[in-house]
Amino acid sequence: MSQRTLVLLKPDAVRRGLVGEILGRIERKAGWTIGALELRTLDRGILEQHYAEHVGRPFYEPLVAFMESGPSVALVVEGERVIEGLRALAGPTDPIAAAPGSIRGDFGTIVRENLVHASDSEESADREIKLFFPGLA
Ligand code: IDP
Repeated sequence: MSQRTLVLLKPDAVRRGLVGEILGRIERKAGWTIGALELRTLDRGILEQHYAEHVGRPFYEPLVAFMESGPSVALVVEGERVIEGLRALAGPTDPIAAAPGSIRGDFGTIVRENLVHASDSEESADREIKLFFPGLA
């Protein structure tokens, strides 16, 4: 089942020089390909849409402030069961609980600054790809 998913390498990943490491892990998965990629500082407008489900939660404002604090890398990854696969590669939201071998487990300690975003369902992937790459067919 070939799918597409939206991945963000968050500002902490860019600041810490982990873009190559994380992209390398994605590229090395057999059959997955990068369909679009952009370095971009995300503004409040796009972040409010992206994180709409979290509006009003205590972590929402600090999350948006962190996400607009520097450039992120946005990319679309295509391939077999890539939505489930990218979530597994990333590890769970809390990096301390994430298993070694996952991106968050290997490089993160802070829940907010957990390095990557990956769409959690086909519906989210469709919505997020349209939001970040409106020109993509
Ligand atoms: P996910 O990114 O693993 O899908 P979500 O629950 O959708 O997790 O949360 C979105 C993002 O909000 C997380 O990746 C993380 O950066 C941040 N976040 C979630 N829960 C907390 C929290 O309890 N404290 C601080 N930041 C949080």
